Amino acid sequence: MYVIGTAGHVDHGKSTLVKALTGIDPDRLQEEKAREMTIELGFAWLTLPSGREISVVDVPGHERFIKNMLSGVGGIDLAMLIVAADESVMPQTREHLAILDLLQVKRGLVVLTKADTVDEDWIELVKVEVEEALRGTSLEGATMAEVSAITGQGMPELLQLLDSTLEKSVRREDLGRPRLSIDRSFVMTGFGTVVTGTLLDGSLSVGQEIEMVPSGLRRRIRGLQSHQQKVESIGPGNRVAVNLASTTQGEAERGQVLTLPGWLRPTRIVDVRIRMIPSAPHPIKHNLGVTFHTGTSESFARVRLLDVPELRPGQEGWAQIHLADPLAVVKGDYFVVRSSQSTLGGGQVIDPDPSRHRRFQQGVLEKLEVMAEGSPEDLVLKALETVEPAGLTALARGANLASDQTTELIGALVESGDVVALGGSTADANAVFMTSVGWARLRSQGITPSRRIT
Ligand SMILES: Nc1nc2c(ncn2[C@@H]2O[C@H](COP(=O)(O)OP(=O)(O)OP(=O)(O)O)[C@@H](O)[C@H]2O)c(=O)[nH]1
Ligand SMILES: [Mg+2]
Repeated sequence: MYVIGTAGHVDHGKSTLVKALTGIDPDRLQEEKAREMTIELGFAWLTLPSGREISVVDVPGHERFIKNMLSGVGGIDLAMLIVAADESVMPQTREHLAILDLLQVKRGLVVLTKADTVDEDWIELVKVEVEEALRGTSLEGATMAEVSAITGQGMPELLQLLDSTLEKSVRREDLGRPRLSIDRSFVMTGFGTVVTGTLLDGSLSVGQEIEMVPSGLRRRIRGLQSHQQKVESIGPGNRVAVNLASTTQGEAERGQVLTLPGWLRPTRIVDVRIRMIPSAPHPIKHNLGVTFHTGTSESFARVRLLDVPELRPGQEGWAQIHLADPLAVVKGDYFVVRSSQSTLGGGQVIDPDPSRHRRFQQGVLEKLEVMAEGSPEDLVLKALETVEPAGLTALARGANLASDQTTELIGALVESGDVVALGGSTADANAVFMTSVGWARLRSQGITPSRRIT
């Protein structure tokens, strides 16, 4: 299954297109129907001509609901940037495009809707304008389709295009530790609380115990569904509805991440690389208050700039983000920062569990570079330096690697002499590791472990 997300300015025909494609009206709320405007995320699905199954996440275009849009685009494989042919590129076309770029959504199509309302010459002009807007973003050069959801013009071609674009998509990886960022929770009479989201990094099964992070509540999975079909288990890259046993709706709200118990610790500080969008209305000054959005969660935050006095539009830099609310993030997660109703920038989490850094420290910046660019061995070594002595679970979390891969890498590092294993072989679940440098430092201080460290 693949997940497709819509994006684009208010009233440009996103929901109408989703309904025309799938037969499902993504606007479920009374208020949405009354105001003819999407407010919350909408969900639909269809089978493409090839037999490929896709889920569609429909987002609101109105600037007041950008935070809902942000919680919808987290796990998508492909974006459909929707531009109404009569209005062409508008402010939220650009803002949604900037967000897709910050979240590094690389696969995308542009769909020019309302083609029935304009002539061919006009469409050619719109295409030039869209092409310019895409330049320099992750969607540069994306194919454009022209459709009318009213007359059906261009719809079969769009279905074919979705198929051929998804053919080049890579399957979502299974890292052995599922994460489902809750985007919706509701109560179903006779079943109790159901949460939905896009499942990443692992599988879920009926009967399994899960933990919600940051709340820490542990619950059992009573039932699973995908596209309203019951399933016993389900893998990464799918839209999933999870029925949780003995859970109130308030306990399972949007922003909580459902995962395996015991490994994902909520964090209040993250080290990040921030890229400012070129059209940001103002710079990020040191200690600026922003909203930090990742997955389906958000928190107020302060940005501590580590290598520059201020980040101007178009610039990049290292920062330590201090979050008001604890969030469940791992290394590599994408985020967006906004302030005063504008998107400023975003990037990737480089260290989800750092110590507090002083500004302009060469050593800190070098370590961040390695964590951002390094090989998997470098990552394990850097993670170990931060948390040593440490066991495999803490290391896998610190380096954001699957536990099998971490075991393999630590084995190679022990063999090459960069790491020492204390109290057991590499494969021993209780083994504790230190970098050779850290170990030598301990010994020089006259400390030798008289007993097995656990
Ligand atoms: N003529 C014509 N009208 C269309 C077409 N697609 C959508 N519309 C009309 O455009 C209006 C807005 O459509 P929506 O699908 O609600 O737009 P949206 O992008 O989902 O809007 P938000 O979710 O609020 O951002 C509606 O009145 C639709 O009937 C089309 O292809 N041709
Ligand atoms: Mg809509």
